[in-house]
Amino acid sequence: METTLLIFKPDAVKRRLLGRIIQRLEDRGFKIRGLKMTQISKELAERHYGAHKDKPFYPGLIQYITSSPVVICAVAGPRAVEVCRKMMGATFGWKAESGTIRGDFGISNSFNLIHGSDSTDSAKHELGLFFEDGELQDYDMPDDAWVFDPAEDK
Ligand code: 3AN
Repeated sequence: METTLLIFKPDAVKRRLLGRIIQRLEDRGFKIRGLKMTQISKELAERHYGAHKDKPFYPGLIQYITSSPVVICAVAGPRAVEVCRKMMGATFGWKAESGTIRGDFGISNSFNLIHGSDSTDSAKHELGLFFEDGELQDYDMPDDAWVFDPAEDK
C-alpha cells in the first residue's frame, strides 16, 4: 500500500471539478486519508516547485498555484503513486489521453488541474510538506478485501 500526495489546483476549484475528480479516485478503489482546502503561500510553493526554479514557466507556475485556494489530498491504495499519475494523464491537457483527468477536463499547458507525486520518495517528501503529523487518517474500508487481493503481492 502506498499513500501519494495530490493537489487539486486553482482551476479545479474555480471550475467546480473537485467532486468529479475525487469521484474518479474513489471509483478506482482509492481511500482518502487527508483532504483540506488551503491557499498555498509563496514560500511553500517555492519549496514544492524548487526543481523548476530555472525554467521559464516558473514565475507563472508560482503565481498560478498561489492565486486561489487549492485542495490537498492524500490518497492511499495499491501502487497509488503510479496509478494516480496514470489517472492524471500527461502534463499538458491537450496532450493528455482521453480518459485521464487532464485529458477529459483540460486543454492548457499551465492550467493542468492536478498535481501528483511522481515517485514514492517524492510522495513521502510532499506529504510532509503539506500535512502536519497526525493529520493523515488510518482506517479500514468495508470493501478493502475486494479492492485488492493481498495474495497478488506474494
Ligand atoms: P507534472 O505535473 O505532470 O509532473 P512537471 O513536474 O514536469 O509536470 O511540471 C510541474 C508543473 O509545472 C506542471 N504541473 C505544470 O503546471 C508546470 N509546467 C511544466 N511545464 C510547463 C510549461 N512548458 N508551461 C507551463 N507550465 C508548465
